[in-house]
Amino acid sequence: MHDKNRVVYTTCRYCESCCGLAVEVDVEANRVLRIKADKENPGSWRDICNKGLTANEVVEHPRRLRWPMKRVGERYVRVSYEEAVEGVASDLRRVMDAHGPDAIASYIGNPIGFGSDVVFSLGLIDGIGTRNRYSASSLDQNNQHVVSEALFGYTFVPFCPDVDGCDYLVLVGGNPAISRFGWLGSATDGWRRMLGRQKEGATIVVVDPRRTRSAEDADRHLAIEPGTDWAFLLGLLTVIFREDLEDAEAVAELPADHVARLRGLTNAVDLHALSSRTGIPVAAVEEVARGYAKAQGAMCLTMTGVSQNDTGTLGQWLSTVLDIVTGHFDRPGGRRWDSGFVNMTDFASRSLSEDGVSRVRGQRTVMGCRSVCELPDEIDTPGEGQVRALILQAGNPVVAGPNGAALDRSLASLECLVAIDLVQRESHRHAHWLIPVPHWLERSELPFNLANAQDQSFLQYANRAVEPPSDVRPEWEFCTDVALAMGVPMLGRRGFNTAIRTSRWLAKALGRPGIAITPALLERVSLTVTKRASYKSIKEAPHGVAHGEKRFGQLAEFRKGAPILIAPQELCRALEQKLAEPPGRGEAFPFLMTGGRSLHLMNSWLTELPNVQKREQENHCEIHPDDANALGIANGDRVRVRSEIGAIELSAEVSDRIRRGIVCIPHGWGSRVFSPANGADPIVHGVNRNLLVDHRVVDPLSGTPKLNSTRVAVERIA
Ligand SMILES: Nc1nc2c(c(=O)[nH]1)N[C@H]1C(S)=C(S)[C@@H](COP(=O)(O)OP(=O)(O)OC[C@H]3O[C@@H](n4cnc5c(=O)[nH]c(N)nc54)[C@H](O)[C@@H]3O)O[C@H]1N2
Ligand SMILES: Nc1nc2c(c(=O)[nH]1)N[C@H]1C(S)=C(S)[C@@H](COP(=O)(O)OP(=O)(O)OC[C@H]3O[C@@H](n4cnc5c(=O)[nH]c(N)nc54)[C@H](O)[C@@H]3O)O[C@H]1N2
Ligand code: SF4
Ligand SMILES: [Mo]
Repeated sequence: MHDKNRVVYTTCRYCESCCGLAVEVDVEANRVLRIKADKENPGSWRDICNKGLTANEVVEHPRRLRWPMKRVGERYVRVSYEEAVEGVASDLRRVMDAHGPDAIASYIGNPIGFGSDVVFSLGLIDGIGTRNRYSASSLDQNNQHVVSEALFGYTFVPFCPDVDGCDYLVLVGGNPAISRFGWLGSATDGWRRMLGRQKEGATIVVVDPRRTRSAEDADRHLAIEPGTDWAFLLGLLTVIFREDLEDAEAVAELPADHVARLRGLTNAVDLHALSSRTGIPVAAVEEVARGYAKAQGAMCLTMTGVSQNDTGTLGQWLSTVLDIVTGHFDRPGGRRWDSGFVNMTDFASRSLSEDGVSRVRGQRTVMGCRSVCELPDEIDTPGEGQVRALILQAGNPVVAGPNGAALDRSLASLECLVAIDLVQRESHRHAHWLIPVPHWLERSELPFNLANAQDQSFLQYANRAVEPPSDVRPEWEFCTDVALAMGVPMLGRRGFNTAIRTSRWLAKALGRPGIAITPALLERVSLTVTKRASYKSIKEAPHGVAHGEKRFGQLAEFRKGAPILIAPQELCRALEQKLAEPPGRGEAFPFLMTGGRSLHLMNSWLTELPNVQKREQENHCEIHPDDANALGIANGDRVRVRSEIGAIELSAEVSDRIRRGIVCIPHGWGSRVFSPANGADPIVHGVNRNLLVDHRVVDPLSGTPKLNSTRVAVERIA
């Protein structure tokens, strides 16, 4: 290596695997030359993916925001950082003074969840004091939070799959061969390790409407009707109770009235009726129930395929119930909870309080946030608390969320839209302010909030590899500066702004940047308080620090043995209601549309990158050969897919991976990327399939939209 080059060890921050990277940097040119897997990082290098290895393409994105911009008429003009802070603060202040704090909403997307920048984003929102907070969680994990709150009394309880001890895995609605188990509890390199277990005799059952990569690897694939996971899981529970396959000791620890309610529910079940809903034969349900219940280490893992339905909460609940009554929960080979380096379960439940029901729909909040499905109504409906301004940070809900057309119309009517992002995408089309941010390769941070969501507690200090463009400031700094300029108390605490100002002044005067209130200080203090590892030891370990032995039963310890309220009335009633609803699909829209992830995308970003375009240019509509024949559709034909609320056109991919009567269209595609600096035409690849998903149809318990089982019709375009 040339000596002006150096290697920076850091971690990828696209997904929870946090793979270790060795980034070769040309220091003088401040450029990433090459990204390789860090083979000295114990966990991740065997399973690293192309997204991490090509992350520099985002850093060097030709349309990247390189300085703050302000909308003037139809154009954007460059402004200084200071002008942006003052301008944003005064626009927000004006809205707040005229209409109150609820008139300002915030949406926080996925990518900001890795470091502690997010604390400062929330700090600004707390300062404003708005109840209109939205986040991407309402698109994926809210129903697990609802279940955790009801059963355990804590909202944020990530479970890690203990793949190394697992003898029987029932994987429902997940495709970890592609997604890397990256959902509310991950296992770095987990699918490869699980396949290792399989070679030693473990059984893998994948329940998925599509024969995915994970399904191909499995011992058994059960092609389920989308949106009926609750019925499949209820079937498993029924067999377990009827055949006395439960773990007597585990059940004895549960409140008797709850167990009686559960048994009451399963007593009434007709397995054949469930099977006609799910399309999975009774014999298969019985076989899986027996194998899973009798296995030493086992888990029933439900992921986004289950949660992104209007019955997602029921599905998440029943899978948790199954693990608990079979005695697999928080035991070797099952799903376990880890208090991690910093106990985020404790922290989140203290800091994110529930905030009543929403103004228009009367929907409850989850983890202090409203469902993004409600945002258009909250913007469009006049009255006190109507949303008139939005801070949109690290998200693209017009494409990632349902019915982007409705949201787009609403966003156009805002008095002030502040977009904080790397690039101007679809959701930022109507932005009044475009605020640039550093990419994670340009940020040093400690992703400690993920360390207790990994099956092997592991923490690595993520070093900055290159410097951000000169006009790009950290987003925590922007949020703090806006709060100071607006005169709203950061974190909603009076006096905190003075503490920030004083700490900044002292840091400068004493030449000790470490004492200013920054994410780094927060990370250091958190680790000092929890005493699980020293900040210094972590910072100095270039390839990360593994944290002790895996321990089981930590959740019971943390909850001090409080009983698990396994069968809450509200969930039991919702299940009974679901059972009473007749199955069926309707004539006008005879297909169900499901989705799934693309290996090379991260939700709705990355489509336009050269390395992605080299591999995958757009999304397709996957349809079974028999269905295609009946509709006169050949592979590659253009088709129109319609739902009750919209239509999209794309090309067909005829494939027997998908069941008859179902089409699969991956999400994340179809987000325009604008070029605000020079007004060049937007670029776009693929289509946004979420335009077909109704934002008014949600899981009533969690506010999650029905992203995975929308009724559609398909026709060939002449
Ligand atoms: N490559 C890549 N990896 C990612 C991401 C990414 O965008 N790209 N995103 C990350 C994020 S944010 C998350 S939350 C995780 C999610 O991780 P996963 O939940 O594993 O996500 P998917 O790979 O989409 O798998 C969902 C599966 O559910 C199936 N499915 C659809 N509808 C139904 C249904 O009704 N019932 C059942 N049983 N199955 C159904 C789909 O066919 C698909 O195979 O992945 C993370 N990892
Ligand atoms: N049909 C369907 N829809 C889905 C899903 C599905 O499975 N099926 N999955 C859902 C899931 S699981 C999720 S989590 C949501 C995601 O929903 P969102 O988080 O709203 O959307 P993303 O597509 O992840 O967009 C992230 C945005 O953050 C920007 N960004 C990247 N890094 C940074 C950063 O460091 N700071 C800032 N400020 N911005 C940054 C990117 O440029 C991009 O514009 O999508 C959901 N949508
Ligand atoms: S996106 Fe790929 S490289 Fe990055 S953490 Fe996830 S699996 Fe690892
Ligand atoms: Mo997600």
